[in-house]
Amino acid sequence: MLLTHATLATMDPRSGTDGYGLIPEAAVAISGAQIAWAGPMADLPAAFRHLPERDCGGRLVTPGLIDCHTHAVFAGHRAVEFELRLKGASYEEIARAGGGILSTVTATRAATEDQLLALALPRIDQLIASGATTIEVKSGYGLTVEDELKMLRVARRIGRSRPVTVRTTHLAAHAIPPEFKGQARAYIDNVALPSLRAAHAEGLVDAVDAFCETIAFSVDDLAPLFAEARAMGLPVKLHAEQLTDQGGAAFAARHQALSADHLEYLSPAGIVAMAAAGTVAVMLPGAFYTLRETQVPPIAALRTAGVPMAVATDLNPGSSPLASLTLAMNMACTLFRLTPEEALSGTTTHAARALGLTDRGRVAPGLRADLCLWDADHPAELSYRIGATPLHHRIFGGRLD
Ligand code: DI6
Ligand code: FE
Repeated sequence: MLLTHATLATMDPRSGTDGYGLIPEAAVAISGAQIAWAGPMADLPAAFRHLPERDCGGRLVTPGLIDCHTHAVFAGHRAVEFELRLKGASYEEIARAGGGILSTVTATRAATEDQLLALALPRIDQLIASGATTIEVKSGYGLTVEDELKMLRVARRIGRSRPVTVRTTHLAAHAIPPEFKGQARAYIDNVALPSLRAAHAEGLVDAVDAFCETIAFSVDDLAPLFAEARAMGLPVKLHAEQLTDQGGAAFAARHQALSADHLEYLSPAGIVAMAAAGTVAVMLPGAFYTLRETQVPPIAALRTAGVPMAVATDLNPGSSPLASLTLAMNMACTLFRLTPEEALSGTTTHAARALGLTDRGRVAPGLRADLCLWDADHPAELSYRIGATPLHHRIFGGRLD
């Protein structure tokens, strides 16, 4: 396939005059599942001129978007809780009445694999409709060995059910279930580690994540889990500094983490450690918005330190019921003051890096032909609109859908 008359944002600063790598009147030659050539139409090599042509009519073409942080597999919802909170109930009251994250755990434990898949697919379809071609999916609402395995099997099945690449993340260290109340280390030893071993043996794990927070796990609790993940050859990442500064980002960086995510309470020392380790900072403005957080992640300092910033939805039933990557980009700009250019790098190049993927995230020869065609003529439009997703077509692995 040959795309012509595209306004191409390669996201490779070398190919254009700005961070978008913008090329007007561009062509992209696709051979099989890969990009064979991309550049100005005037420079198109003769070898690609015979390919079946698709005229983009000046439309914007970008890399397919990548959601590098979701909890898209879960049962139930927390809309009633949302309503109760708006009527004045406190988070603690709701938790005591069996609500909060543990209500999602109860519902997820009760659901079968098929039920979880049926519940997850509409969410995945919404992400796809906002331009996603790669989606990370975490476990973390099972919190028993079997239920964590069940969630990861569902995540793998999503990738076989839809035209999207799914990267799975083991997140058994997400919360401490009631049966281990006050015993974080025992939970790590008896559930998190055994479920990681079993899931890895079944080929279900691409990365290992944890929630480092006063209400969840400390860096000391997590040390054996991260050590074992690294010994298995698995990359790690961490929910860090979302509500308080726990030194999580520096701990993650010491384990060569792919990313540290949330980061509202990130310290200067954490930034230095992330910069040195090449750890990506994943911005999750949907959770910031939902929780009505007021402390913004230290964007300017991350920028100055050269820490790559990704943007993701954090799609989950509690703190971020957000299933649109373009809305996440809009929120990253409006709430966190990222530029639209940073927001788009955040859902392409830097999101790929946050998942350890080197074959996507830019438009360049040899990379996967995952592309979005937009009813837009400038890439800033993707972040500028609120809620509306101007997706025209997606190309996944060289196939137009
Ligand atoms: N941080 C979050 O914001 C979500 N998980 C996490 O570690 C919350 C998940 C939930 O409330 O269901
Ligand atoms: Fe999360």
